[in-house]
Amino acid sequence: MLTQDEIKQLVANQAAQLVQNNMTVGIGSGSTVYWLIMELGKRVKKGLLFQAIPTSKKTAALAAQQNIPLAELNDVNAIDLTIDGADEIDPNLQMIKGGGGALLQEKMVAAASRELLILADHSKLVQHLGNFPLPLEVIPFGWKQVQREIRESYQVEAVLRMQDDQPFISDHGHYILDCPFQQIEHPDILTYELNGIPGVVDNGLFVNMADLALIGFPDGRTETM
Ligand code: ABF
Repeated sequence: MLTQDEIKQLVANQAAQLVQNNMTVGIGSGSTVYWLIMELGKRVKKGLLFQAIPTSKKTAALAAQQNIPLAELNDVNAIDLTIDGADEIDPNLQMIKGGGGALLQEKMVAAASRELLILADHSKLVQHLGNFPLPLEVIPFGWKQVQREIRESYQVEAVLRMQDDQPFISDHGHYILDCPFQQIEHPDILTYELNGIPGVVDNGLFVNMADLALIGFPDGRTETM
């Protein structure tokens, strides 16, 4: 049986083979994408020529270490393919992302992509989104007003994400509120409502964005959905 990390490596290696010469590829963030970057690094060494649009500073640094040529989102008109991870995936390919705090840039890169491929091990599959606390990226100014609004509208206690006893700061200088909704019935409505709260920059619901998910299992099988 494969470990969770070995499953991540398995799907990442498969996905890396989809990258071809001259493509512009969005590169997600997280521990599955780590393996993708490693495999793409090996392919670059063997002559693969493509440019990557990173979704976080961490991904940019890792890709640079692997000599993967990087470009900014502003430098390109469109992205051929983006490959990213997820925190939860439902049967309709709706997702919660942002456990790593890079949801804003991940969503912008995904939105600019012709195709979004999600990589995950089987533990990310759920019937209903919401068990994983939904990350909300908020402006630090007045963040408690957003917390209050979430409490009053949804009876959900949003928790300010911390790191080393300080508020976690996203790559774009924002705070993250983790919102334990438990069960999200209508992700399409919720994403619209949440982004309408003043102070919310974006939320971790990725609705109707993924084209394909490549899921790995402990017995070494992979399935697309
Ligand atoms: C990323 O992948 C983030 O949105 C998410 O938090 C993360 C989780 O996946 P992994 O298990 O690969 O670290 O895209």
